[in-house]
Amino acid sequence: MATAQDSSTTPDSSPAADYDAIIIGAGISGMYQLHRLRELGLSVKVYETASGVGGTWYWNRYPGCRFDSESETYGYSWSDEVLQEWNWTEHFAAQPETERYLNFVADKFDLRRDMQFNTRVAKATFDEASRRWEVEMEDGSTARAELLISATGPLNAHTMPRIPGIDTFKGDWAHTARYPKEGFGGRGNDFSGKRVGVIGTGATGVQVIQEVAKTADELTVFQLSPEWCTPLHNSPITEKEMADIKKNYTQIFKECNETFGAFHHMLDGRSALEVSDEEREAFFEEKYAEPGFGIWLGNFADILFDQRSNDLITEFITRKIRERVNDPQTAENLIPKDHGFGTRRVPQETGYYEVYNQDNVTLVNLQDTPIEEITPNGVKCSDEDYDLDIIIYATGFDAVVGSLKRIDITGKGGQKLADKWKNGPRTYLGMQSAGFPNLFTLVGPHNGATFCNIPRCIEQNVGWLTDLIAHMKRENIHQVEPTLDAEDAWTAHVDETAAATLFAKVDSWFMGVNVNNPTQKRTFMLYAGGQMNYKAKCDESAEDGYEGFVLT
Ligand code: NA7
Repeated sequence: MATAQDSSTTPDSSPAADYDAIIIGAGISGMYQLHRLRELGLSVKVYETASGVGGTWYWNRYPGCRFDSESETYGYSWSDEVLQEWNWTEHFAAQPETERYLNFVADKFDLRRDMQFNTRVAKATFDEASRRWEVEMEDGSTARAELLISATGPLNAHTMPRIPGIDTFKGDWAHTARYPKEGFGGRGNDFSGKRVGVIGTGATGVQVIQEVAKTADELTVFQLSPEWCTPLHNSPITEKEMADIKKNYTQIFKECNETFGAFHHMLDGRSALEVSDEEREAFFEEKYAEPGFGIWLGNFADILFDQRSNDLITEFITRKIRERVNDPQTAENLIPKDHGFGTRRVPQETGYYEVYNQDNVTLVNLQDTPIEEITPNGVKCSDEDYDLDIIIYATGFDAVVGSLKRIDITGKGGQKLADKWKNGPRTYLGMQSAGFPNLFTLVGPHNGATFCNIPRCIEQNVGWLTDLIAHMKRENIHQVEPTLDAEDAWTAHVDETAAATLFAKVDSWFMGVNVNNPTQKRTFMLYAGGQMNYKAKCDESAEDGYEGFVLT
């Protein structure tokens, strides 16, 4: 391997740019991976499509965007200085604060020095003779590296609906994942005087709808499928609370790392079926009143595995929706009929259901009256035309594999990654795919980090990979690739663990299902065995000399 001095200052446009490692993406994982590889003395370049750091928190600047992780559990744990200097202002921080946080970290560690922004990686080809990846950008420039690390994020390739006439709309429009920085017309989140339509009611749509409903003259929500939404119970963090958090970080991270999804919520080992009706009701009430994902990830564990237990929590949330929405027909439209609570990603809300009690908000149930086309003036449904000034598409992503498949990746023997994965991803530990040596997929498909309070598992992914790369340096190893046997066994294990849950029984982005992306095969994209189990399996492989990988 070369040393850092060899090439870290190579001009970006040089066709000869040659690095130890190229990282694609400057989000939470790309930033941390850069930091760790620099510590090893490697020359590293990060290519990023956006004009700044942040990944998800750069792109998703739509009204109301925030995470559902407790803020203090979301930040990096690896720098005491960052932990002690940074003050979160809300228990569940909004996008502008998280973007500021990631810029603070980038400044502190001078990360931008090795990053090239406004650059999309279009193509990556493994050269078997030199055992290096040849990387080509959209602008035609090239670079090479021994190691190629994708840090492209599981939810980055956004999908627009396939609705006739979509290009004819005369008003303003945006997908939530590409929302304009200053809002439409520079008006930020002020929609007064406007008629706004929102298409899509997943976790993103729910956040947008709550925010837009505050100011829009008219808000029309076009709903294909309702979700089971539960209260976030967000609030400001006081100075005293922040001081306590700073004292307790070690314990907080320890507790997170001992839970199923590394959230600060521990599943309850009891069955929902084994307690009395009164006890269960009181427990559900307690969870519903709790901030964050307690109702989902701190509930009786078997609500996610046993249909009978799931029916009980589903009935409870159904009652809540009916209580909160005044008009019974609107309430019925907001109650999912095709899946139980928690079997798809649970959107967390703040007054979401009450929005439908406002005079300025209309809910259109697309199951009854589908969209026929987008017209120059708005949305035409089967029963009515809705004139609009703005359309916001909250229509989701080509989840987990999309951001990798849109790069033209060619491995050994001319094999394309997109072809190999056409019937679903095949990986070992969600980190590598056979035939693609030295390509590592942080938070990739079938990786434990996908079903996780993501930064907690990103740190594991990056830490594990950095150890492997340090091992390569020490032992003069230049190529790492999983065996087909290891890949087959991991893929089977991913499918088996998913099949034991209720997630695999319903359609959602967990299963790669998105109506706008009909060619994607329905298959589990994440890892449902729990992040602790995942980490243990990664560690076992490393302790056995990277069992399942061929190192040459
Ligand atoms: P999701 O969860 O995939 O939601 C997308 C929503 O858009 C969902 O309600 C879809 O209905 C709806 N949709 C998609 N295409 C259409 C068309 N063509 N017409 C009408 N409605 C449509 O994406 P999100 O961005 O909300 O959330 C993704 C994750 O990001 C989230 O889980 C967080 O972890 C962060 P459908 O359900 O397909 O019937």
